[in-house]
Amino acid sequence: MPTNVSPEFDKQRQIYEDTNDLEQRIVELEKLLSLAPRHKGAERMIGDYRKKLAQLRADVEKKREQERQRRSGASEEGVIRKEGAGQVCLVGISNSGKSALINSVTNADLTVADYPFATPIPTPAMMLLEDINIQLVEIPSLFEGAYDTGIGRQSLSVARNTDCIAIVIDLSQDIEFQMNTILGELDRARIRLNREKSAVRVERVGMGGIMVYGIHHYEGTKDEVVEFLKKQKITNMIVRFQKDASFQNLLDAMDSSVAFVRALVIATKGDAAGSKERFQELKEKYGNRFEIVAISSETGENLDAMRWALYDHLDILRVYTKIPGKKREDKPIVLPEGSVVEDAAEKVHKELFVERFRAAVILREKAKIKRRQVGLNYPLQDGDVIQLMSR
Ligand SMILES: Nc1nc2c(ncn2[C@@H]2O[C@H](COP(=O)(O)OP(=O)(O)O)[C@@H](O)[C@H]2O)c(=O)[nH]1
Ligand SMILES: [Mg+2]
Repeated sequence: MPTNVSPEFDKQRQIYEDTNDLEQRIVELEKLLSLAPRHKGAERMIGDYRKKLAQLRADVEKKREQERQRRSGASEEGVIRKEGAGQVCLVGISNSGKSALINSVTNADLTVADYPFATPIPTPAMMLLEDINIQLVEIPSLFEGAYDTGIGRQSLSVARNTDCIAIVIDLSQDIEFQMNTILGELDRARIRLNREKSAVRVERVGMGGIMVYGIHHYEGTKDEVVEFLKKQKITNMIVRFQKDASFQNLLDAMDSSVAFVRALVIATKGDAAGSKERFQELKEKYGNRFEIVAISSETGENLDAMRWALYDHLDILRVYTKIPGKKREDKPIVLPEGSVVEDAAEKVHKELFVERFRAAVILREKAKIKRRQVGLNYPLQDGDVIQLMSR
């Protein structure tokens, strides 16, 4: 034990050692580390405490995960445990080809049948895309009134919590009927598609009255917003309009029961009679709301384009770490689009790294400048190779 530690450190060490509660122990240990001496002789001790801290954090994470699992088993039946880099939920009416689609791009062997409800419960399967896995989930077919049934409600709760909804439209059946049925049930489940969640952000605050920012993005006036909020008996709130927003956007932002999910349309059975005409109709009527990809599970047509369209709609990016002089890692780190170097560093080395961060080198094969040294706030792009350098 090094003798030259401060009295504060000694005192804090006692507090830490006397604390039993797992989460509180983390707090006390963090405090202890912040008081630790910086000299060479203390390095071993600090290293040991850091290891201990990492261990405690892992324990807490494990405990939380167990709680989550217990809870989801009890109250959120039907929510499929997410695996892989992202989850896509397939929704469509009966016999639209959902199971056949999943079978054609995964190792799954779902029942493909021309009778309704061959897939009775939400069913996941893994799709490999280059170096990542994307989880596809088929939910039981929708019909008008599905939301009023137990299994329908359960299925729609999967769609609500997913990362992306693929609306499956059968090109051998009536388009309008399918779309109306699907969009109608999603709407009743309070799932909004492709709407920018961040167009409006509201924050309930304890004081300060009503503050409105970015009003030029809003279709109405500031007075209208304030008056509306007052009518709702809201006296303290920060409202930020970040993109063009309507009154409905404002309502949605205030209502946490509304889920916002990215969506696209996969048109199936591109080989069937009349499919070309129906695809045209689909594009004309819905092409401005959704990206639409036509496929055939039967012939395998366009399946690759579909995989990438699904990937694009997950809004994620892949970065690869590399040690100088070695090949880059094969497995990417998957991050949300818009992530910066710090997000990648945190994912690799956890929090300890960020303090010791010196610089990162980004290698971008396709870019004009193929190698650049950057800081923690540098935005990442899909495919970036990154070398993290610490002190
Ligand atoms: N012609 C053609 N038929 C398909 C295709 N995909 C599925 N089917 C047929 O459509 C019917 C329903 O398929 P299934 O995948 O079980 O639909 P689900 O109810 O949406 O899961 C079956 O008879 C399939 O053989 C396709 O790409 N082309
Ligand atoms: Mg099915």
